[in-house]
Order: sequence, then structure tokens, then C-alpha cells
Amino acid sequence: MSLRNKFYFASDFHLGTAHYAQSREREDRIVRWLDFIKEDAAELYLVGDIFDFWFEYKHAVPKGYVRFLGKLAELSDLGVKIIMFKGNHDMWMFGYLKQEIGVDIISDDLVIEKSGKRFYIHHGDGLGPGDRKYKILKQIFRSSLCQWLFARVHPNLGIGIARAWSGHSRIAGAKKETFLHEQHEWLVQYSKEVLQKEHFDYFVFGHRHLPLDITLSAASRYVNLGEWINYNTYAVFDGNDLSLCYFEKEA
Ligand SMILES: [Mn+2]
Repeated sequence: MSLRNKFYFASDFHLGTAHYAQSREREDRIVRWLDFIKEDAAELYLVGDIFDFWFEYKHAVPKGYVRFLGKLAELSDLGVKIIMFKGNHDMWMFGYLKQEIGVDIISDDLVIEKSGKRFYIHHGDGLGPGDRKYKILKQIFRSSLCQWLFARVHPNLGIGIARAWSGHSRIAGAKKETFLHEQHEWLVQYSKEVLQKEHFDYFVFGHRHLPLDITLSAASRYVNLGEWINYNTYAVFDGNDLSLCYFEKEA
């Protein structure tokens, strides 16, 4: 009888930021978490921004994260189904992780149904009202022309520029996000819009960098997975309910 009956969700590891030592400490913590879940995990959903920067050249990938990638491979070989979402920091994942580890890559949203509960899952970038500048930028970055051009830039320069740019992002400063009024929480607004058309029990997002568990209606909740610089948060579905949990939370 299989003990693999849990579904795990986490996002926004931002591996690589802000410095090597900080990223390695976080990577070790993530590996401990993967060890903690590996016996009872049926499926693992990594909901975007797992890498602070990622690109796959024809014959090369960025250095680093070998313990994390090795541990993912171990889980995959144990029979855990792993699903990774493209985030705004790591939208350039193509076929490498599928080939090496067996990870399924999701570009945008994913709808799943488990034990009669319906989940809507998305990294969370470019949804809801506003942020028009980013939505245009996302279309450009995701175009095959842009990716083809970037692949032509020498990695020493290309990855260097990408890391410098990423160094100015919200997460690099390790500053904690604060909750806005619900009207200004754009993923709350987006979820409520979707609910008008279709029922979901759970909306699961990353991107906000703030762990949230918000009741949208009698039968729907919005869970934000937070991030792993300040919170170490993940969600687990046990076949009955979805819970937001903290890993190795300091008192
Ligand atoms: Mn992020």
C-alpha cells in the first residue's frame, strides 16, 4: 500500500540571490524540507521563481544548485511527480529539467482536481488589474525571438546582466512584504473574478512573497505560498484540506 498521499506546494525559493552563501544556506534548508516530505509526497508543485535566474543554452545551463537538483532527482526517482511553474524570474526553463529529472514544466496556469477538490494554480505574475508594463515585458521575454537573441549573447555577459538586474528585485533586499487592503491585493481580485465563472476550492499562487490564507467565499480560499528567504512556507493537501505550514520556523 502506498503511503504517498500528500500534495505539496511551494514557490519563490529565488535560488541564487542575493549572494552565494545566503543562497547555499537556503538551498540546504530546502533540501532538508524535501527530505522531510519525500516519504509521503505523491506530487510536488513548485510554483515559480525557484531560481532567481535561469536560462538553458543549447549545450549549457547556469552553474550551481547541485544539491537542490540532486534532491529533486532523488524524489523523482522515488516516484514523486514533480511539476514546476515558470515564474517571472525563471521563465526561461525549456526541456532540460524534464530530460534530466523528469520534471513537468507549466508555462501559465494549471487546473487540477484531487479528492473532489478543484485547484487553480499559477505563479501569479501578470494576473489581475494593472501592471501593464510588466504584462508587455512578459510577452517580449517569452517570445522565441527574445530567447534566441539572448542565447547569442556570451553567458559571461548575459548571465551577468541578468543577475545584476535581478539584484534590484523586491526579494534581493530580503524585505518582508506587508498585506494591503483586500481591494489592492490583486490576486484576491483576480481569484474573485475567476470564481464568478467557475468554482475552485483553492487558488494557489506564489509571487506575492507573503504567506496568505484568505477566505474568498464559503467554499473557496486563496493561499499564497510566501517565499523562502523570510518565511519557509509551503502548503500541503492531505486529501481533505489544504493547510499553509512553516518549515523550521524560528520561535
Ligand atoms: Mn518571486
